[in-house]
Order: sequence, then structure tokens, then C-alpha cells
Amino acid sequence: MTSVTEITSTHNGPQTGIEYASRDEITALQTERAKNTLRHAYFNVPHYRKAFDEKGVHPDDFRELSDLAKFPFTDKETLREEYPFGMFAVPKHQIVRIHASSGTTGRPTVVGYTRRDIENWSDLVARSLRAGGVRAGDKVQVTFGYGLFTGGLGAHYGVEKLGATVIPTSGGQTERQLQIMQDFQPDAIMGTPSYMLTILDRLRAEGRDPRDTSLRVGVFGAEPWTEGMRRDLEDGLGIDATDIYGLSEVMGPGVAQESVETKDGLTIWEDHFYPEIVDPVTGEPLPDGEYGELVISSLTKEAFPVIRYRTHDLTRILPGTAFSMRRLEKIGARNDDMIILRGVNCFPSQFEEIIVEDKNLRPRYQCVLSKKGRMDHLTLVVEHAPGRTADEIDASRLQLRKLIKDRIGVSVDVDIREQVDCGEGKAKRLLDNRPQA
Ligand code: DLL
Repeated sequence: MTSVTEITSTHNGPQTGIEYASRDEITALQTERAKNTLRHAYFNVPHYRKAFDEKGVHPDDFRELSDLAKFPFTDKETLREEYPFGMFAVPKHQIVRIHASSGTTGRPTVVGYTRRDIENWSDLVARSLRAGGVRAGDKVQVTFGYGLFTGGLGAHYGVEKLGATVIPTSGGQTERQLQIMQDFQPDAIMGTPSYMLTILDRLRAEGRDPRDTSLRVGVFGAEPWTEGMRRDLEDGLGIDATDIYGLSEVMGPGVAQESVETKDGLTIWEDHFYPEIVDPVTGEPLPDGEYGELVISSLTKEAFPVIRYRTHDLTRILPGTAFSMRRLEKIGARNDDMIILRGVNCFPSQFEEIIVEDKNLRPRYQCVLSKKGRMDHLTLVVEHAPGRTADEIDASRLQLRKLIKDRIGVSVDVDIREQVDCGEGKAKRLLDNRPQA
């Protein structure tokens, strides 16, 4: 058997152009790598052995990619049960880095990386940045948080790998970010789109023209954002803005990235990840083009292989355009962010799409869930643009309520304020104030 280490090594070093390979080549590579990963997981992680055995499947049952559907899913719950290191597939001394998810609910999930995992991750972030229009020699300000969160360090190593200069400002301290931006003249910036909006608004508040910065491109992700938000950032800052996707359990940023040329969804780097879309309720695999929950299997990871990981992210798979690898449609929602109001399912990003149409409002908002009697009730708290009159704000409140009713079919209260604090990292869009059952 070829070891995972050997097959990984064929794609280290300079770009081989795999992202332009033929579908047949990609399929052959994925098949070989999936087979190795299944064996690696089965023979080195007790959880996978047990889960495969219970389902009556063995890595030898895998012959082609569609066979993957016979294997059990992995979910966050499993990773939590194995806290902290139970899912690691290599001896402890081979782990060179540990990251963890924030763990706002329950225990965090912990992921480990070997030296080669870090190399692959850096390569993929470098590839993502190149697709997003960043070039060797550029200076890149990284405003993702540094620490256990994968955003900061993941981006950092990718920038260096690309041959660009990293400016590791991490998140927050907006005044300082602006100062550094002015003094160091970065060509590109990375961060959450909601934090970039904070930077944009602060530039305006200081009377500076945000289109006059040195920035040429922005690569934003770690949370859902709409086309309207893209327009706001691109027009406001005079930059090209693209979307980067990833999740700590699967690697971190750089699992998928949008091309600056096409801006039509995110190419998933299929030489390292195998995507599936499944029905979120039944778990049945769905064909390309249909909406459902994204499930990802890693194909080269050594320390922390993941088999059919349920991301809870809702999207669909589309054919390649800028690259031969397939795309994910921009991820608008997670199924656990779904709000059900009198039987109507809705997501925070649907409200964002309407908010960005109104020049009196800023896409800084929160959905606050409460109870009115026995019914769930939603108040949409939104920030208004500076200097708006009481009449303008009133008109926007009525208009927003009406558009939400007309387009989404739900009645909500709208509360427009001068400031809405959504945090400096990932924006917290949903606040559940309902009494616990
Ligand atoms: O957010 C990794 C990351 C860092 C991605 C920086 C991109 C940039 P986690 O904290 O584990 O990892 O959160 C992963 O964030 O399942 C999605 O729900 C959401 N998410 C990440 N990127 C996007 C995106 C990082 N581009 C979870 N669009 C994922 C929409 C995103 N949602």
C-alpha cells in the first residue's frame, strides 16, 4: 500500500497545476487518496475502526468514489467525545501544531497537524490567495484572529508560502489596524467580511476616503456574507473581494476559494478534499447541482483524517469554471442557524440581502429570538448609516418590515440603532433569548 505520506509528497513544492487537470486525472487521484485515507483512519483511529465495523464496512470495500457513501458520517459530537486527542492518527511526537474550535457550546473540538499537514495547508492557502488575486511580492494584512482559531495562523503560513509579505495584525484594535494600513501600505487584506465593514466604516468616520488606501484585493471568509455585502466592500474600498472557505475540523481556511476572475462560487481543492452533498435530514447523497448539506472527506491529512464530516453548511456543487475542479455555491447559511417562524424557515443571510439594498442601513445586524406568548418572535436589530434623520430611520424600518414580509413571508420587528456590536471576529448573527425548555 502507498502510504499517505508518499502520495502527499507528489504535490509538494512548486505548483503543479493540478487545479487545471482533467476530470479523469482528478478522479483517479481522489480515488487513490481516498482509499489510503480510509485505511489510515481505520488502522490508526479507534473511533473509525469501531464506526466502520459497526456499519459492516471495511476500507477494502472502497473501489470507486461512490463507494464512500457506504461509510459512516463523522460529526462534531464524535470529535467532542474523543476530546482532546482521541481522533489523532499519528503518534504524539509527529504533531507539530494544535488548533481548536471556539467551543461556544460544550467542549471545543481539537485538531492536530503533522509537519506535512502544515505544508499542504500552507500550499492550499497560497493557492487560494493566488486564485483570489494576491501575488508574490504583495504585502498582506491578516486581520483574522491568531491563536487556537485557524484563521490567523492558517492565513499567515499561506501568505509566506506564496512569497508575499505577511503583516500579522490579528483581529481588533481597529485604530491600530488603520495606522498600520496607512504606514505599511498593504496590497491585500484578509479577515472576516463583517470586520472589514468595521474598518471601512471607521475610515469613513475619520473623514478618509476608503477608496484611497493602498489595498487592491481582499480575501474574506469564516462567516456567511452576501453578494450585497461584497458590493458594499468592493465599491466602498475600491478593491476586488473574494470568498475563502474552510473549517477547523477539515483543515482551516483554504478548503475552497473563489477566483477573482469569475467570482462565481468557491473552487474546492479536490486534490485534498472530496465533497459530497447530502440531504440534511436523511443523509442520502444528492447529485451535483442540488442543494443540501456539505460533507467533506480529507484525502491527504495525516494527523487528523476526517471521513465524511458533516459540516452543517448548506450549498450545492457546481461544475468548474476558472479551474477544472468543482465549485461550491457561496455558502449562505448553516442548517443550525435556521430560524423557524410560524412554520417558515429562514436564515440571517436572507435578511442581509434586504438590508444591503437600503442606503440608510449598514449590514451590521443581529437576529434576536424571543417568545411572545407561546410563539417564537424575531426582532431584527440593524445599524443605521451615520447622520440619518429620525424620519429616514422610520421610513427604513417600515420598508424593511414590508420587504421581509413580502419576500421571506415572515413578520418581524425591526429595531434600528446607531450601533450594533457583532464582535470583531466572526459576526454573531443569531441571539437566542428564548427561555430554555
Ligand atoms: O472559520 C476557518 C476559516 C478561517 C475559514 C478563515 C475562512 C477564513 P471554524 O471556526 O471551524 O473555521 O468555522 C467553520 O465557519 O463550517 C462555516 O459555517 C463558516 N464559514 C467559514 N468560511 C465561510 C465562508 C473557520 N467563506 C465554519 N462562507 C464553517 C460562509 C463560512 N461560511
